[in-house]
Amino acid sequence: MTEKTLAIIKPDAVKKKVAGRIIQRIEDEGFRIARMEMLRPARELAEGFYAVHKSKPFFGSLTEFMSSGEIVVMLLERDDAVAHWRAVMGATDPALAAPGTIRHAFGFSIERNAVHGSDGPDTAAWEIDYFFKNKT
Ligand code: IDP
Ligand code: MG
Repeated sequence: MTEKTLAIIKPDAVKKKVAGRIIQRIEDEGFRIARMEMLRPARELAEGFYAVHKSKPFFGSLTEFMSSGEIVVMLLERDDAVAHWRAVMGATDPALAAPGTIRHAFGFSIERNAVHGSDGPDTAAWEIDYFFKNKT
C-alpha cells in the first residue's frame, strides 16, 4: 500500500553539494516526490520538529546544526515508504551505517548525518503536517 514519509536533506549535505545525488537516489528507489521545499529553518522551527528529543544532551547542538543552513524537506510516497527510506538512509551513526546507504556515503558524524526520515507512519503524518500544512 502506498505510504507517505518525510525526508530531509540536512545542512551538512546541502553545503557539501550532494543534495542532487540524494534526490536522484530517492527517485531511483521508486519514491514519488510529492512535495519539496528548500528553506533555512529558524531555530524555533528546528526545536519544534525535534521536540521529542528535548531532554537529550544533544538537543541544543542538533537544533543549532539544523538551523545553520538550508535544508531540503520532501514528502515521499511509495509502498512501505517509512521502512524503505530508513533502510536507504542507514543507521543514525554514519560509522555504523552499512555500505550503500546514504549516511554511509555522505554522513559526517552521528549528528551531521546527511538525512532525516520519519520513524513510523504516525510520526510521518505529524512531521508532514509540521512542514507542509496550510501551505499551497
Ligand atoms: P534518526 O535520525 O536515525 O531517527 P534519532 O535518534 O531520532 O535518529 O535522532 C535524531 C537526530 O539527532 C539524528 O539524526 C542525529 O542528527 C541526532 N543525534 C542522534 N543521536 C545523537 C547523538 O548521540 N549525538 C549527537 N546527535 C545525535
Ligand atoms: Mg528519529
